[in-house]
Amino acid sequence: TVIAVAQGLPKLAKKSTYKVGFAQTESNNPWRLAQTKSMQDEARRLGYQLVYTDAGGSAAKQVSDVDSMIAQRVDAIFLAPREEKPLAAAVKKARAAGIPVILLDRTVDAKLAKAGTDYVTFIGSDFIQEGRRVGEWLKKTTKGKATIIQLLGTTGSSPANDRRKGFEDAIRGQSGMKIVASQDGDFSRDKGRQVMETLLQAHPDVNVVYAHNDEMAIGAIAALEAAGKKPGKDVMVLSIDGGREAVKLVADGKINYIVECNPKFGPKAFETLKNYAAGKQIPAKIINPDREFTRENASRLLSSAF
Ligand code: GZL
Repeated sequence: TVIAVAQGLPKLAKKSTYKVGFAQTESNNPWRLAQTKSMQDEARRLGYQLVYTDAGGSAAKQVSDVDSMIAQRVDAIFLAPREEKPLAAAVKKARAAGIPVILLDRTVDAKLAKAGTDYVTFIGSDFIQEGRRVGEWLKKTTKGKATIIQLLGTTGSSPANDRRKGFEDAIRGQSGMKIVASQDGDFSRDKGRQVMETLLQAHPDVNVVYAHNDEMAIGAIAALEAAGKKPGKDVMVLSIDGGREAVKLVADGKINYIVECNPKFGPKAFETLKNYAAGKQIPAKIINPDREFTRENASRLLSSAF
């Protein structure tokens, strides 16, 4: 990771307490709720004031949420940019207003805003590697033979772009592994189910579903069972996140493999803020390690899933 010397970035004075913003994308799934709780718990533990906003799934509203934080003159902003391009504008507005931004979980288009120049750092998972790990596992497990439906996360979000890239890179050149359809399920359970129902009719020979998150994987399982298929057996189900409900489904054999994406950002986010205020050098990226869940370890790891 390139060390981003915070030259020219807005400074953060060393204080005993801060008023910080956290601009969340939406609260429609357990992953997002766990992320928000982790941030609120840590702010409370530190005695900091947290200005929390929920963009309700709208990138435009998330941009205006950041505007309101700037108007409130918060000391710093934690931002989980819903989509890579529109939220770059919010990052630049905060920087112009002299407020340091730390990106959590998702990132912005690197051509529009850069770590060390426009924002301090990105803290989150390596989504390309997450997608690649799913592809590698599938290649090994199916010996290179699979008819795949891919359920995509939110269009324009870095996890959706990169989980797709990592997966498709991993299986490229495998003539026996075919993605017959890739469609947006917006990281949502209900949309994942609806999309899977439609795609299952168009591709009855599918034998693998790769969902970019647990919610869409669980929606796909409902669609498979409604069609009389056995998820995890007739059709393999692969996912990313590793929430409790999904890890239980791995133990039950309905999901075959999950790469974890840990939502508990609080401690590392605020530690990075304090390090920045103390003038320490901050890496351009701070990558969270992701475990994996399989039939062998799911029961043992269940209690540590979010
Ligand atoms: C990933 C995060 C994604 C989760 C989804 O860091 O942005 O958004 O994988 C969530 O569950 O909706």
